[in-house]
Amino acid sequence: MNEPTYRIASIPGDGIGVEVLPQGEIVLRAAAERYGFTLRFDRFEFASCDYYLAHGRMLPEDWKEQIGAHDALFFGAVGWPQTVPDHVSLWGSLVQFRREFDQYVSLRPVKLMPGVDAPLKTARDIDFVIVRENTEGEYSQVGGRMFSGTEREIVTQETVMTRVGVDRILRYAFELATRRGTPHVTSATKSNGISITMPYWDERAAAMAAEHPDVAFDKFHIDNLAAQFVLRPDHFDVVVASNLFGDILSDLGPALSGTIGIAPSANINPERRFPSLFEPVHGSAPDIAGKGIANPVGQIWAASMLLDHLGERDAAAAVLRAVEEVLADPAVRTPDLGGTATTETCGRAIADAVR
Ligand code: GGG
Repeated sequence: MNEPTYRIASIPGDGIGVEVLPQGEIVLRAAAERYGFTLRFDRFEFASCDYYLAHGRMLPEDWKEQIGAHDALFFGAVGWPQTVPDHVSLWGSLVQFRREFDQYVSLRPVKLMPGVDAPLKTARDIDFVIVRENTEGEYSQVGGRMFSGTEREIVTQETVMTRVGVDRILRYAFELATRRGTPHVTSATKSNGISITMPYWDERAAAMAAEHPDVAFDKFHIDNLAAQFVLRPDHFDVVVASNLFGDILSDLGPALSGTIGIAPSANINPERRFPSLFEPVHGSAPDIAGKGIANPVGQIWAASMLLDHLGERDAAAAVLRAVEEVLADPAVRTPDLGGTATTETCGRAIADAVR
């Protein structure tokens, strides 16, 4: 029987994205060799600030044709505020991918890995998933600016929630909690202060909870939820949140479990009408870019999520096991985890562990 072949669009982007993405590719190749499938990588230089400086836009006109037929998108990081404002680079690239490919689920696991020191003593048993709504909410283009540069300046931006958008992310969270076998969903809200959209979110969450009586359900205002993450992170299983709240929580969660450098993210179109995108949670980190010391684990863990999405479950599990094994060894830790290893040393060690 022929080996399955998957086409992967590799998009390094900016800053440390360029350094960590190749380590993810090396590990993916090692997994493909060991588990008997073929990966064909096509590299794209767009969705980077260098591309913007050369072309005046983050993506070419035909970007959907160029990458839309791939089985998955493997992304590094975007942003180089020294040359391109962050809102231009983010909206011109990642936000376009998420919306046009209807990747409405952003899945961000948070787990305390063996051997990784958590900064707080409350962080004993962290293993939860943040399910972030990824296509609407606070990330909207509804709004505007009037009377720019004058005393009368007015700036607005509306949150957009649709019934379809809210229900589908909540349903995904409840179904994921059921699959994880520890069924508990926590919803992030702020309905005391944001008095129209957030009560609507709460209303839909309560309706979804009523449809899933076997799943324990609670909700917290986002300010209290942030505090609860710090005080008792072991309380959480699946945390569902709007676009902005989910983005904030998914930096806080990994920070509690050691470093944002190890955190992965999957931007999923569950219906598989479009390719899904896998990336580290971290951004381009200009402060350490070019030094060869970025932690590649977030990218490599994202590679494991990519394999899982392709249905290569054994390979996905092997990559995650290799990550755990290597993180437990202080000799191959990068500086964010207190070690002295380079990006390449750490990546190579994980690829070797997969083989
Ligand atoms: N690899 C993730 C990345 O490049 N993130 C840049 C960023 O600013 N992201 C904000 C967001 O995900 O909404």
